[in-house]
Amino acid sequence: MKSCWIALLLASATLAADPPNVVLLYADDLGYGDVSCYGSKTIATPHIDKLAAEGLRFTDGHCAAATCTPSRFAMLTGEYAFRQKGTGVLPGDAKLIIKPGRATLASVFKGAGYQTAVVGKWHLGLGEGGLDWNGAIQPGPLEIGFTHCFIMAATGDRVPCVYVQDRNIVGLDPADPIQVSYQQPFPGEPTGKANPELLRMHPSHGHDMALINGISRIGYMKGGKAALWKDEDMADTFTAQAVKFMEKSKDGPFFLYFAAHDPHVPRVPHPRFVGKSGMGPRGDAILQFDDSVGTILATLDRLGLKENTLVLLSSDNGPVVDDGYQDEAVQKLGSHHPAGPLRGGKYSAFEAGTRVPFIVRWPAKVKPGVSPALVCQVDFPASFAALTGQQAPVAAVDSQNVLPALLGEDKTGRAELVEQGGPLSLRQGNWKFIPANQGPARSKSTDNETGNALGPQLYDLSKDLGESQNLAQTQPDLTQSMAAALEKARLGAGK
Ligand code: NG6
Ligand code: CA
Repeated sequence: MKSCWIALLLASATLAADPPNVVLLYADDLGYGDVSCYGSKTIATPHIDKLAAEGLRFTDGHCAAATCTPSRFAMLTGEYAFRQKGTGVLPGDAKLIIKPGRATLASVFKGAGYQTAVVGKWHLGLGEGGLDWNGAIQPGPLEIGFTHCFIMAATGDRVPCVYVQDRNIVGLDPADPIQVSYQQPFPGEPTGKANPELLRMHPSHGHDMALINGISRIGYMKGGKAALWKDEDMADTFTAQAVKFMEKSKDGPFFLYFAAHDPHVPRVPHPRFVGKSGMGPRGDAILQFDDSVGTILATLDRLGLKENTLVLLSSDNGPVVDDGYQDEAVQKLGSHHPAGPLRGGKYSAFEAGTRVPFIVRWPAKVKPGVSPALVCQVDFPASFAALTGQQAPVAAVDSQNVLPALLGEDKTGRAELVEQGGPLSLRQGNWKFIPANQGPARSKSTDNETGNALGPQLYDLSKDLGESQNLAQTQPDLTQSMAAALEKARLGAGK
């Protein structure tokens, strides 16, 4: 017993003396079946596969919601987004939805003396409303715990199509100020709707407003011409920024939140990936994400940081094929299953809405393998507070310390998890409950299954991972108790 305590004390002393760097490699809309280490035979992702082979691959790892904004809100704050109004998919001119000064995943690391960077997709709002994009853009990431920031405000398909570094738009010419509106077009500026002849990629749904680089987007903008991003270069730009941050912070410790845009729409990969997947731009964008992962991992090797860096790879929500552009994703899908063996996808209450690739590599500490533990990104604030010897943030009310599971010491993880896929659903062990919901069974635009049904659904994932046998009728007691447990969790009773 005594030696046990000594070992434990020694272990925490080592952690405190030599805290690991943490690199979070975060894809956008990457599905459970979109990487070869999760069983896909139709796409090859060698860098992600190598990471998995050297690390711990979770088969039941989740993001907190089936779309971006609520998922990232929960991951950064440790609170489920459904508890807060205004945390749905945000327009590009939304105000910051995390209160400045609130403890976040980033501030947890900052509090432990880390340099903390977000590079890539933000989508949590900026400013306080009515932002002047030509002045200091704040509050933003720097007000909630990041020491460095190089981001796009929202998504690739939403204006403004520019990068923001710390508090300013990169490359903005003051003589050509930028204006953004989600209300009305700017007279004289081309739009997808009015000028389809200027488009190189046509929308399938929405996306017919501001026309930037031959692609029409959501929202309108004017000016800022010199600052506009080039879609083809976006992955390289973000990756280079990530590399620069790691080089600068190599004496550590550092936390890098690398929020890639791939394979979100519009899918416009660099020419070196075009045609390489045989699946059109969606597949090519996945190869591009894999390449970014490869570059970042090679940088850790080069800087001699591989051993004591915890790399975590995951996605912000499940996959979608047609998400609003005619980019051949449907036609060229072939036998590829973006959700793998799971049912549903982005926007869905079925498992593929939130069960995503989830890999942890930390050579100094984590034994390679596969873990069935139920873990969720909402657990990051509490878990990384534990890793850095701190208390979990008080407001991280849904964040559980699953560090032992992340490190491979515990194979169970959470006993229970709420999944926010539009309608809320509940996991208890291998049981999955989806309450009765009105609404279409499939999304009209994306064709993804929503999980809506007029009666309750109950699945035993241990035998039926694809959620095909609804057991709600045959197991009424369990259905009822899980309905009650979901209601209790929704009201916030306990973690
Ligand atoms: C939807 C967009 C979709 C995507 C999504 C957000 C349309 C028709 N669809 O409203 O293209 O942008 O929002 O995706 O406009 S997310 O990954 O950022 O949540
Ligand atoms: Ca997403």
